[in-house]
Amino acid sequence: GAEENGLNLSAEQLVKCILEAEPPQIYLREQVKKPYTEASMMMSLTNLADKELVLMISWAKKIPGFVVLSLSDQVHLLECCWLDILMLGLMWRSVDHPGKLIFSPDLKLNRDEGSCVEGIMEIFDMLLATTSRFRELNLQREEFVCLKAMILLNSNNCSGSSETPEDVESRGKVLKLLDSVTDALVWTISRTGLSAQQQSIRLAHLLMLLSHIRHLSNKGIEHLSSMKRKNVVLLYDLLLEMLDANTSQSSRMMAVH
Ligand code: AOE
Repeated sequence: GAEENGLNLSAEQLVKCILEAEPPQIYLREQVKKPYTEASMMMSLTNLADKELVLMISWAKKIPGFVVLSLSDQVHLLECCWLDILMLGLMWRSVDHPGKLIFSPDLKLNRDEGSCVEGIMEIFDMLLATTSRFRELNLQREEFVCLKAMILLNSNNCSGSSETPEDVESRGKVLKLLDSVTDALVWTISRTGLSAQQQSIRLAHLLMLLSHIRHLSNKGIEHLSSMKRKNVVLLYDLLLEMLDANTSQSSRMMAVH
């Protein structure tokens, strides 16, 4: 129910809020010359991600209840899932364009164009495969935005060793928020007119894709750090520092599991 999750919002109102939180479409605005080189493609992708991450922070703050969480939880949630969120957004933009990845309206790539960056074609293929699955499921906008909020709220699986009472309280809030977004997704699916059993199956299909996305984002992080070793994205000192923080965190996560 709406009261227990502390939001005082019905599922319908929550879906509306999450829809309104959607960030605007981003343009790269600097035409990348074809043929792409490893450096030019990585630079374009990094530039795009840079702009998207800024908008992602404002998006997260608009998810009802997010700003009420402890600051450390807010930071931690975003640190854990930024690539999952970018990837789900990419899949949504690409869902009606079989065989293409619509990074932005001015950066549309097919798998073969990935051949100039070592190791990227494998990632492209996995991104295209999961996008096809969403196409088969005829993913709806309301479902997409609920899934994206669920990725954010479900990403905090690596709890630190030093837990203050505030952290514990905040973690409880995250779980309640996650329940209310789950309720919003269930409500959205219930409007499709499917039988109760088909609704449950659709929910399961959608949620199982989140584990594919997590797998993909781990592959993406691995790929990005291999690029970093080759110094392809040398220009982006600040971003590299941030990526480093994320990578050491990923390895911490791996050490835990
Ligand atoms: C996916 C979706 C999208 O919209 C853009 C991009 C661009 C790059 C793509 C990636 C993607 C898909 C996977 C690819 C990757 C390039 C290589 C990889 C194809 O195989 C991602 C470019 C990422 C640039 C690095 C940015 C570093 C950000 C660090 C974030 C961080 O640690 N923090 C703390 C910030 C969190 C703020 C929200």
